[in-house]
Amino acid sequence: MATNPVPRFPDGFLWGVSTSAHQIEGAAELRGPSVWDVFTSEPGRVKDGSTAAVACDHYHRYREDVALLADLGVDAYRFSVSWPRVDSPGGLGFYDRLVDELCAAGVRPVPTLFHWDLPAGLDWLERDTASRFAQYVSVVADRLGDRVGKWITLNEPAEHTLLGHALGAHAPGRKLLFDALPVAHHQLLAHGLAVRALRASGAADIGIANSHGPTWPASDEAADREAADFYDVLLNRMFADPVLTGRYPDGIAELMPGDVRADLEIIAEPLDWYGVNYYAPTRVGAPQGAETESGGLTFPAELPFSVRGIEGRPLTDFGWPVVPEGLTELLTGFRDRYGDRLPPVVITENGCSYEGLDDQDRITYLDGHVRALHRALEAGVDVRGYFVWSLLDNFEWAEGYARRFGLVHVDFTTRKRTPKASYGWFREMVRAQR
Ligand code: GBH
Repeated sequence: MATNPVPRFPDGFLWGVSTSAHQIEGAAELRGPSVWDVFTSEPGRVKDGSTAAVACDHYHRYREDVALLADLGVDAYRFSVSWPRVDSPGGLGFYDRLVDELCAAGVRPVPTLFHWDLPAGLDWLERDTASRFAQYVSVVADRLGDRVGKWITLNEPAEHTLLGHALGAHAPGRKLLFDALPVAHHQLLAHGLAVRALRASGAADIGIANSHGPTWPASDEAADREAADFYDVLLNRMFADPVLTGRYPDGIAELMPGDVRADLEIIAEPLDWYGVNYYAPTRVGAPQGAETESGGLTFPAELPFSVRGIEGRPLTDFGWPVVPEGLTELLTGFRDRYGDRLPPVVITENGCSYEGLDDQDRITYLDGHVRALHRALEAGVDVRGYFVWSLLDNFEWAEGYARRFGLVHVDFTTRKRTPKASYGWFREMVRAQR
């Protein structure tokens, strides 16, 4: 147990936890199917062959989960709205009840409008999906806007493009490599259109949750630095630059479908804050003529880079290295790169997978990252919040139920919730900040 108290964060700093709809809700029969339902029904897609049909059964147990949030003492709860559920006969009923329950418990609702569960039949390769998204966003904003202040448009369009459409490890399971780039552009366009739709409904506190991490060249050799730079463009700059500066990194706009200049104006709609999901840096080098493995992913040999392991670091159960100072490096790097164009930052996800109820490793991970975040503050980065991924153990996508990211343990036979040691640590940490 970390005994040395973490440094004080500014008054008003937002402490929270995150989840997503497909990973926790269950009640699959009370919504339309999403691309993830289709994907998990195909053999061999999810490691343990599981689906999210029931998951944590949060749909029926949300009161118990809100009570856990209230007891945890967090300011805010980041969840996602399931587009296929909103499109079903139940409509927004569930989110109406959830938001009321959160407000009654004094926990601020922070909905993400898309966290990968696209309605089956829609496709991010189609440009029209962006306008369909904006229409759905208007419906949600009109219904929940009187109680929801803070909004997130998309979760990690980079990972959804890479995992879902380029490498095929996630739904919809396509292996298009660079032909997946339109998926990135259409999501970014959807983001911009959603910001406009939210503003039109009176929303005033809008951000995005982008996945970012420092890219470390495998060596000082030019070929490794060049490969790492390209990886950095694909996973970091391709998603931050258009949103924050209205431009794609050099060479990228040409690879996108059609003339994207008018779209970039929409994509760069000003944001009130910028959300960062941080897990670990990635070490990248020149191609090695063979496929490479990292963090449970396989990168084909024909890519112009190869992903290498980071050595000399503890690894989480997922095999991801624990590198807290990567968060400080990432945020100071963002401040240097984007300057005044970077709005206040919120860490919208940070966490790790470990087994067990007495999860000292998770406490060490979170403690280290909260301190690293404080160092970014001291270095002058305007950081306004920190959300742990995740409140509950949940359906970890292609890994099924084998990876446990929760502060609260879930028994997937009985659905019983049991707070872990890290839940107690986070509660005390947040309380000490008051
Ligand atoms: C997030 O994605 C998702 O938003 C969330 O739904 C999910 O449950 C959660 O994270 C946990 O996976 O280079 O080996 O260190 C995170 C996407 C992809 C981030 C792989 C870290 C690099 C691992 N991640 N990545 S490694």
